[in-house]
Amino acid sequence: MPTVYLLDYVAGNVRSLSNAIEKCGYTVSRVSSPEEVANADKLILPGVGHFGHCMSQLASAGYLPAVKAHIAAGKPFMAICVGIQALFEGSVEDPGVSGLGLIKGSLDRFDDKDKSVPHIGWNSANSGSKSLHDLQPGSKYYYVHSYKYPYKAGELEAQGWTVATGTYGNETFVGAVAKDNILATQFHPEKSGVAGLRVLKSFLTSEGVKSLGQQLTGPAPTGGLTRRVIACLDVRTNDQGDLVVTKGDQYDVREKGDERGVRNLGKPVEMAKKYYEQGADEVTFLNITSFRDCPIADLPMLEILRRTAETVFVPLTIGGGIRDTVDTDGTKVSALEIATMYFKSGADKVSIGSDAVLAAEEYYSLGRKLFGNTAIEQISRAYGNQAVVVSIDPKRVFVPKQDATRHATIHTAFPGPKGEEYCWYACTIKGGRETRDMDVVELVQAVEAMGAGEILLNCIDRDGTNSGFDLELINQVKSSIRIPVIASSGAGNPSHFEEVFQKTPTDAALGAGMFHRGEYTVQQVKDHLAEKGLEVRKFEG
Ligand code: 1PR
Repeated sequence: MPTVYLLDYVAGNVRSLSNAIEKCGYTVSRVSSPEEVANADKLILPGVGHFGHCMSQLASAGYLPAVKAHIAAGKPFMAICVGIQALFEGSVEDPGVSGLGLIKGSLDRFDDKDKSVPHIGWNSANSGSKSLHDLQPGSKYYYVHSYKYPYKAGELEAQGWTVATGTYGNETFVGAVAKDNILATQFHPEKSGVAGLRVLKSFLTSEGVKSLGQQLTGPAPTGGLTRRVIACLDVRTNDQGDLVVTKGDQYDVREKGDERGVRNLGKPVEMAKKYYEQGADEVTFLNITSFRDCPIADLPMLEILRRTAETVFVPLTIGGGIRDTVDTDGTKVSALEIATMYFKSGADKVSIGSDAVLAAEEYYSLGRKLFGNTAIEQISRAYGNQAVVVSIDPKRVFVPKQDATRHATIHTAFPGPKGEEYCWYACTIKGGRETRDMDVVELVQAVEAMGAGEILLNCIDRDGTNSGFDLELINQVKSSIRIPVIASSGAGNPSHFEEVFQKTPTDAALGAGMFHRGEYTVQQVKDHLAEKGLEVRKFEG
């Protein structure tokens, strides 16, 4: 098999990319010193973390001259995500740091006044009527970034680049560029399903170079960011010691009746693949009992992730137990080390639950100061804030009057048992077992300040009820922060997804039980959304 060389300059989350390259029929060789770059025919630069981190890692390890020489020699070179950003001269993300300068111009940040930032999800890469490495007008590609190069018609083209763009809100940005031996994508081809694999293949076979910039005929691309539908698998060990997908009713995952065994709904790897093939835009695993009595390096979840990442080419999130901890042999293991193990096994994001609540409590008790030592700060510094999700398990607390509590209340359309017209949402830890004196608004604002990139907003009252999402909760949280929110808990049929997208500004919606029980497929949800005029990504088999 031909070989492609991958610049693994931060020992980061390149497993998914390796899997995608292997899926295209190539062997991956990881470059771990500048000298090895000279041996590379095809070289890929994946981008991890932020612009300054990427450039400083490349510079300090001595890669910059080798990469420049590779490109100047006309050898195939591909850059992904922060990799495309590195081709520019600079970025407002790290103003003092220079990029490679192969493209004139500097990146800026998406405007978050009227939309969530980071831009996360499936969007177009519209190359107009020009051929660009098999980008297709009807396809969608997975983006996750806060910084972008704003597209100005004709500007990069005048520098000889063929350009594809995406549109987010009222901003049009550069989604991909190509010239001669260079291809760079802001989206992640390795996470963009079959559409992304096509782009990778075009680069690897050099087929795309031959047709680059040629005039295309065919339908004009339409649309922008699609409505993201996520399948979530709660995973835990059952009483026989096997890791199974389970699902609770308001977090109680045990069967009704005398035996009270853990509800077993199937095998995690098989179910993740099934949802990928039904068109899930992301798959989330929550290890709901995290790790108990097991050396961390042997976590069964790591194996599940590794196997899932071999066949599922959409983003994978893993949550449960991400906190500083002590291994079974007494060794201290930091949350960052645990996250790194997950990333190396194929995760794209990690999700932090209980630890985020405790960190937020400390943040407020210390007068809203940050010291860089929380799990959220450490992981987002190393891998970028888009890699850190905070999963929240709130519970409604009813109060008779708005000022009956110090917490952020809402006037609810669903009064409490004593007719209370107000409520607030209390944060819980340990899978809802312990309620804390912190409301969701306090929590999301604290974790946004720490560098979380997204909120997974569960709701214990709605979980497993099939009664629809808690729209009041989602609206309250969305109006408090700028980072994206995934609505979760309560989905029982496709119209609940329509409702949450129509009645709240949520960025994504997640379902679990209705998919696991086979009542509806992800495809049916998306078909329903499309019928109602909401744009979705179509699965390409
Ligand atoms: O606290 O960092 O170790 O993380 C533990 C993680 O496990 C948290 O993300 C927490 O939400 C999750 N978790 C803990 N216990 C449970 C439980 O169910 N007993 N599951 C649990 C949370 C909620 C959602 C569920 C939606 C949609 N599950 O994941 O998928 O409610 O369900 P539905 O569509 O069927 O209504 P840490």
